[in-house]
This record gives sequence, structure tokens and C-alpha cells, in this order.
Amino acid sequence: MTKGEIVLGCLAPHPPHLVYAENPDENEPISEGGWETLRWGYARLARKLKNVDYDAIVIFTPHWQTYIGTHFLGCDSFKSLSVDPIFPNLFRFHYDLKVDLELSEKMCEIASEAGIITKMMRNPDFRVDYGTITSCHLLNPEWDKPLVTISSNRNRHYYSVEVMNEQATALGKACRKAIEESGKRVVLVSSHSLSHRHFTTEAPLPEDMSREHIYNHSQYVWDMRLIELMRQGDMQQVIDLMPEFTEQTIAETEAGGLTWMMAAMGMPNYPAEIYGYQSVIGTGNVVACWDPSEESREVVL
Ligand code: 2X7
Ligand code: FE2
Repeated sequence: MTKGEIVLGCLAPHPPHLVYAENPDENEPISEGGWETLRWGYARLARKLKNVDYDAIVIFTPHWQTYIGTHFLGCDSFKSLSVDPIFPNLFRFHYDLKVDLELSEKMCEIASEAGIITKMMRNPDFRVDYGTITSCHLLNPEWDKPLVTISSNRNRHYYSVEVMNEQATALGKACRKAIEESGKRVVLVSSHSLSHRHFTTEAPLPEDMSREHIYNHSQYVWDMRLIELMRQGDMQQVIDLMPEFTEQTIAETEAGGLTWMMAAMGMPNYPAEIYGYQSVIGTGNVVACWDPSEESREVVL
């Protein structure tokens, strides 16, 4: 069997506002648009993905939080209505998704062999989180590829960002081994914002872009520092800065997604493709990707 490989890694933020602004058939609320910088960036990355040959998407999400170990979706498919707990006015999404069960089980098994506490989610009525749905919808609105969703264990809250970084690194390496043994071509997705202080009240019209801006300047400066390092291809430095960045901007990197993806990809030392940066209710969000192939890697922005 040919060795499997990671063909792309995407940093894909999941504010439900972005799906709301797109008005897909699956989402009940109707909007007048908004957040175009992120949505147009996503559309461009989705076009790139159409030209990538891959079998499955593996996504790590901060909004499926598990307190004992790391969990993996464990049924062939999941179908339900996902309602955002904070923004039910924006996100009531009817989903029907397929899981790459074989790959999911392999990741669970190899992570377990590496000493990580793991579990398969076998409840067919389990409601898939809005982080998975938002990032996957924006990257692949056709929903024509099977997924594996990985939960985020709350190491940062039990222990520290440093422990989270160590655990997410071990999980990333285990997932890479599972992908290689599976023989499949896989796209990884780390679903989260960067800086994450946000407003606590909403504009009367959520998509009123005259009200949208970063929560404070220090968040902006931190986000730009990280994006600059991504452009330079210095992901080791990003991971080393993770504790300070995460503490100071309450960043959503706290869940471990970026660390997991970078560890799985062998800590890229080549430039990331940057597709767009914008605030959503004051949080900082970048759409970016790491393309291991020098032939197809581009300077996008
Ligand atoms: O989950 C989120 C988020 N990460 C950022 C902004 C707004 C809402 O939800
Ligand atoms: Fe989030």
C-alpha cells in the first residue's frame, strides 16, 4: 500500500456569522451579507481545494470539548440540526455528513498506543459542533468528502498552555502516523480564531459592518506578529510563543488545534498562504493554509 500523506493544512476560523452571511440553503436565518474579507478568502481557498486530490478531511475543533481524553467521531454518518448556543439567531444549520470511520478508528487506536486517553463517539444522535460545520462548509460547501472530527481535551484548563502544547504535539504525531498507515491523502483543518476577546453585546443588525472592529489594539498587534511568522515560515517560533500569545489575547489556540496541525505536518518551515484577516465581534481571524508541495504553493496575499 502506498504511504498516506497530509496534502494540505488549513487554519479555518469558525464564527457562525460567516455561514449566516453566506445564506446557504442549510441555514435557517437570512442575512444581508457581511465579513466579506474572510468569506472571499475562504472562497479562494475552497477553489484551491477543488484542485487538490484528497480522500478525507480531518478537523480539530475547540467546540467539542472533552474533559477525559480525546474523542473521535465514531459512526458512518451524522444528521441533525446544529444550533449555536450563543448565536441561535445566526446559526441553525441542517447537516448530513459522512465520516471516514476507518481513518477515525485508526487515529484513535494509534493515539491510544502512544499513551493518549481516547474514545470513539458511537452515539448516532450526537450533535456535531458548529466549529466543525462552519469550517467544513466554508472550505467545501458541497460536503462531498468524508470527515473525521477530533475533540479538544481541556488540558489548558486543567493544567496550562504549556501542557496543552505538549499533549497536542503528541496527538499530532500520532495522527500523522495513522494517516501514513492508512494510505490516504488527507486535508487537515484547525478550526479557530486567533485573538479571542469579543464584544458582549451584539449590534441590532449583526451584519452591520460599521460596528465591526478588533476588540483592542494589542490583540491586533499580537495577531499580526503571528501572521508575520506564518508568512516567514517560522512555525516553531509560533508554537514557542503560544503560551504568551494565548494568555494575553485569550486566543482560541488554547484548545490545541494549531499545535496539533503543525506537529502532524512536521512543523512547516515554508511560508503559509494567507487568504484574509478580519474581526468578527472583535475577535481576530485569519484564513491560511500550509501547502507542503513547492509546485502548488503560492503567495496569495
Ligand atoms: O466560536 C466563535 C468564535 N470563535 C469567534 C467569533 C464568534 C463566535 O464564535
Ligand atoms: Fe470558536
